[in-house]
Amino acid sequence: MSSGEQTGIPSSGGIRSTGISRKPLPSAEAFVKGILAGDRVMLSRAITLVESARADHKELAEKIIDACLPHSGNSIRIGITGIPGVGKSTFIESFGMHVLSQGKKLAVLTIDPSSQISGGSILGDKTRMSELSRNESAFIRPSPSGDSLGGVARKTRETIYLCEAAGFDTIIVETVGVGQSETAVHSMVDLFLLLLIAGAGDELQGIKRGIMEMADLFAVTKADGDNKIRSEATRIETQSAIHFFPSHENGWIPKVSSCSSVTGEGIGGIWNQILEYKKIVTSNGHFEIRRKNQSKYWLEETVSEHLLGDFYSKMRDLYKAAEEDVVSHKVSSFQAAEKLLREYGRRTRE
Ligand SMILES: Nc1nc2c(ncn2[C@@H]2O[C@H](COP(=O)(O)OP(=O)(O)OP(=O)(O)O)[C@@H](O)[C@H]2O)c(=O)[nH]1
Ligand SMILES: [Mg+2]
Repeated sequence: MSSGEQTGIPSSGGIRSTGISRKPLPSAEAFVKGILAGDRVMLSRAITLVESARADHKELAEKIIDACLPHSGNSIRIGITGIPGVGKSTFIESFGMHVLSQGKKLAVLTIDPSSQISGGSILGDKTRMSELSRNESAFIRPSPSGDSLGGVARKTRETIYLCEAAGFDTIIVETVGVGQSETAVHSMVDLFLLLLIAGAGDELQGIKRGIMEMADLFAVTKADGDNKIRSEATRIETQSAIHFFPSHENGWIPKVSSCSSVTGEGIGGIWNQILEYKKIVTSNGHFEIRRKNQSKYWLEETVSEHLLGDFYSKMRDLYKAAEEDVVSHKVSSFQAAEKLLREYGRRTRE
């Protein structure tokens, strides 16, 4: 990756310090032409527009996305999660280099709404993904910071389209496995890989059962040196635990493996499992079904988020009072809600 692509620390408006707001912007057509030709600088600048809070940037970003959409989708989208320190960044470096050795082009996007200032983790990942980040066939983009999960998720989904249009056929979306962001990532990837550490029970892994159930693949990381035997035990334990999870409707039975990002052992096997997964769910139609359901999900999410935001911004004054009325039993919650919605309708028509 050429320097400058990863360096944009967002300013308060969410606009990265790439000078984009000062230089005259290229037209949507020029952006699209550059992206389709695989121009990484244009891709990077377009993502900055997607992340921007400015109305004119948003408008331009929408035009670019619309034009790129027909050229997107030809990829495998892989979600990767695991608790902090499990070895995600190191895994992505090692796995990513393997993916590139297979002639693929890889984009790595991260979702981390908890990082208000992403500068620290960018620097950390620059050293952990140093080989990958120098490779011309890889593109690494950290999540915009200072945004809501919904905001980050939408922007990441749009960024996926842009990366695919630029020719990246393998997309990794990385998230820290501690909270709600897994659900958001799950709803934008074709398969979900959960990284685990040897020896830690479910509770120590800090992973909610719901996240375990979402995973299509599991990998016990750091299976090297003294840790190898313990990793194998955890692999077997996890393998038997997933028998008790509800089966996946796409007919896929989740696989558990172990790997070392340091020795490279097991890394190629995980890529092969991903290829096998894609083959199976493509042939039984579930690859497309999942993507279609995701499109419907994001349509609904976006409408809901927009409506809720609009509702609360128009009704802030009355909402507080309604809350007080319902807790003091002056009116029922349903009555209060109906009254608020009637008034919202009136204010919206004004
Ligand atoms: N021995 C060994 N150590 C590893 C391996 N993978 C990662 N580590 C080490 O584990 C530590 C954490 O690895 P990271 O890749 O930073 O983990 P992460 O999940 O990205 O952590 P966060 O970004 O904080 O969520 C680092 O010190 C790595 O060097 C591995 O396969 N073998
Ligand atoms: Mg990391």
